[in-house]
Amino acid sequence: MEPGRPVQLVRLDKEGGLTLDEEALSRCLEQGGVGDAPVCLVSIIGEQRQGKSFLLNYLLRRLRSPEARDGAWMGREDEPLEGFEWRVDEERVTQGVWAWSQPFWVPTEGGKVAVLLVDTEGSMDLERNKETSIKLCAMSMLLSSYQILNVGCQVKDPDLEYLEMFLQVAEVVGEAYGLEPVQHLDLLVRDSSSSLVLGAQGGEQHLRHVRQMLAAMSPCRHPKALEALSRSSSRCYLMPFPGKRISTGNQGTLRDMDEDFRDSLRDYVTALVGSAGQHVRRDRHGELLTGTQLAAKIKNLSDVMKKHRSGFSSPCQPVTQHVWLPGKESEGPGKQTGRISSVYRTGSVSCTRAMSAERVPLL
Ligand SMILES: Nc1nc2c(ncn2[C@@H]2O[C@H](COP(=O)(O)OP(=O)(O)OP(=O)(O)O)[C@@H](O)[C@H]2O)c(=O)[nH]1
Ligand SMILES: [Mg+2]
Repeated sequence: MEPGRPVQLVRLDKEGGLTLDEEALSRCLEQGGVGDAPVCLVSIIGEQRQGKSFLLNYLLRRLRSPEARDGAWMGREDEPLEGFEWRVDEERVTQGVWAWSQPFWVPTEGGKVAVLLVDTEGSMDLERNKETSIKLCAMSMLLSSYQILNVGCQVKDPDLEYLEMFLQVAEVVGEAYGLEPVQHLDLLVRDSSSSLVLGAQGGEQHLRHVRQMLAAMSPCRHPKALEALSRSSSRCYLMPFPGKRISTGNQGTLRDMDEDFRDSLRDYVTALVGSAGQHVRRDRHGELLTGTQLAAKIKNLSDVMKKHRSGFSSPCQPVTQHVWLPGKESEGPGKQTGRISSVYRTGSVSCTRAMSAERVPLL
């Protein structure tokens, strides 16, 4: 079997416009039996330079060694980490949205599920227009059935502010095509500093704390984030600092990891891959989607995403959303029955009041 490689699904032009590579999407989602099969797409989003691609490469190792027991799948002590592009650098490494070209098949009671990995450009890069970053993450979300939101140290207000914006855009764009923005959400905290108890247990406490803080705000600043984090399908996992040799080195080997990081990486990745078969992509009515069906939806909605104007340029910016809504789910943009809808929203509720005098009328 071909070992696979990263392929770029979404690239950006000089103006920050998104272009979906339909051929690449078809290769990943419609070939080699994936087209007729249920699919699980594990996607990672979050701030740049926080070990997202690094983590996906360990997921790759696990998926390649499904039979390996305990931590044997992690590889040799000195095996350099390969797969999605990653490295020590100040500048962003991943650009646009990428997927691993080869599916990994996992058995379930209902038959085999094709698991695919999706990597995404970091979302808080100063050099990138905010609207572009948000659209990329919203695209990645709409593709995925298992969403990881990668954050540094602890869950902070900007992480939630961004989550709120991703959810807003993914919800508006996904709605017309019957796609929920999030099916399963993992908050993955790297270099966790907020708790003595790490892992899933520490994560549960941290998530409870985050929910309480959000719920205590009046009005809630990030209502969609609170709603998403309150679902039973949302979890949090705290990872320790990996050690200086990982954070400054370019090998990513087991040998370079602090032992507690290695344990937690093994624990998190093993549990995620073990549950992947239960996280197949569904539409908003709960109907299972095959690779071909998902690819068709993504192709149609990428046009909507391209034209979408969220208006997010700063976290506290009012938002006018111009959305192309097809007349029927089966119809794509450009058909006669389509209409443009413009919805007034804000990045945060606190700004709604400030901007209430400036309501933008529906077109
Ligand atoms: N501090 C810290 N560094 C990590 C962790 N995991 C990986 N790294 C290091 O972080 C650096 C960046 O890793 P990448 O995987 O390229 O990060 P990324 O989030 O994909 O970065 P962009 O693609 O630029 O957004 C590398 O030097 C990794 O070794 C972690 O848990 N904590
Ligand atoms: Mg990356």
